[in-house]
Amino acid sequence: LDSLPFDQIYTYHQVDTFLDMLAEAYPETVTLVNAGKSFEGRDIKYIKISTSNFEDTNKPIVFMESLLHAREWITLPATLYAIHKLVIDVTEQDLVRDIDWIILPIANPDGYVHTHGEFRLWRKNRSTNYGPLCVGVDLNRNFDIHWSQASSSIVCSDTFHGASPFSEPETAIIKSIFDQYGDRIELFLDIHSFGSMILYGYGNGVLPPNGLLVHLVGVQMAQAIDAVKMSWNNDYIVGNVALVLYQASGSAGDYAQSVGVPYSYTYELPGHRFGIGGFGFFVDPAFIEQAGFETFEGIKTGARYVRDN
Ligand code: ING
Ligand code: ZN
Repeated sequence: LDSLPFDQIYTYHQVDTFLDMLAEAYPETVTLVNAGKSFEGRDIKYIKISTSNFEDTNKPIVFMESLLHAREWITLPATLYAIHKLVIDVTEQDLVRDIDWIILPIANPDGYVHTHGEFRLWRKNRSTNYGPLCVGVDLNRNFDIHWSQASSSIVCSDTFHGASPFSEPETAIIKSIFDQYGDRIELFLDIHSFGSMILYGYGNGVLPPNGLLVHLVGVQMAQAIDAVKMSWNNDYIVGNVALVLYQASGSAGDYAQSVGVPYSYTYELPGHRFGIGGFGFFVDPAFIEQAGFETFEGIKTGARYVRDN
C-alpha cells in the first residue's frame, strides 16, 4: 500500500480494494463512503480525508473526481497520486491540516469496466434504459444546469444527455455530495483527458460572476503544472469551455459553479505524447507517474488559493 507503483493503470476492482485497504490503514484521516450503485450495480465509493472530524469542521473542502468519462484512463493514476500524497506520503502537511478533501476516483465504473473489455474508447455510462439500439448517457451532459441546451437527444450520440437531469445513478450520487457538502466545497476539480487544458464555465460561454478570479486561479494552476511538465507536452490552455473548446450543457463543472462552488474546473490532462485523435486516450506508460506528479502541482495551487482567500 505504501509503495503503490504509479506506472500502471489499475482496474475497477483493484481500485475498489485499494480504497478499502486505505480506509482501514489510515482510520485517523480517511473515511470511506459507499455512496450507492452504478447502473449495472457496482459500488461507487469515495473517500473523505480530514485530520479532524470531517463532519464538524468548517475547513474548506476540495472535491475532485475522475473517470466520469470511461476512456480517459490517465485521469485515474493522477487521482491515485493525489490520494497518495494526501494520505500515505504526506510531505506537505498544510494541505491536510487546513483543508478537507473529497475524492471520487471512479465516477463511472460501468463505463470503465467496459473499456477494459470490449470497447477501449467508450465514454458514456452503460444505461440500457433508452431502447434496444444504443447504450449509455454522457454523464457530463446529465447535470441540472442548462440541461439539454447544448448536448444530444440522440441515444446513440456520445453526448446523449439522458431522459432528464440526474436521470443516471452516477450523476445523482455526485449531486448528493454537493447537496451534503456544497456549502463547504470551495474548489471542484473534474479530471478529464485529453488536451492539456484547464476549463471553466459556463458551457454556453457566459462567465460566472467571479469569472475573472476563476480565470486567474486557473492560470496559476496551469503555470504550476507547466513549470514541471514534460518537454513533449504543450503548455496548458486556460479558458471558458465554450470559447476554448465547444458549447456543452449539463456538465459537472457547470453544476458545481451553479450551486455556489466558487472555483470549479475541468482539467483536460495531456494525451499520449504521440497521440492523434482517439489515440490521445491511450496511455503512455512513461507518462503515468509524471501525469500524477504534474497534475498534483495544479491541484495544490488551487487548494492553497481557496484556503488563503
Ligand atoms: N471534454 C469535456 C466534455 O465533457 C467539457 C469538455 C469541459 C465540457 C467542461 C463541458 C464542461 O466534452 C472531455 N474530454 O470530456
Ligand atoms: Zn471527459
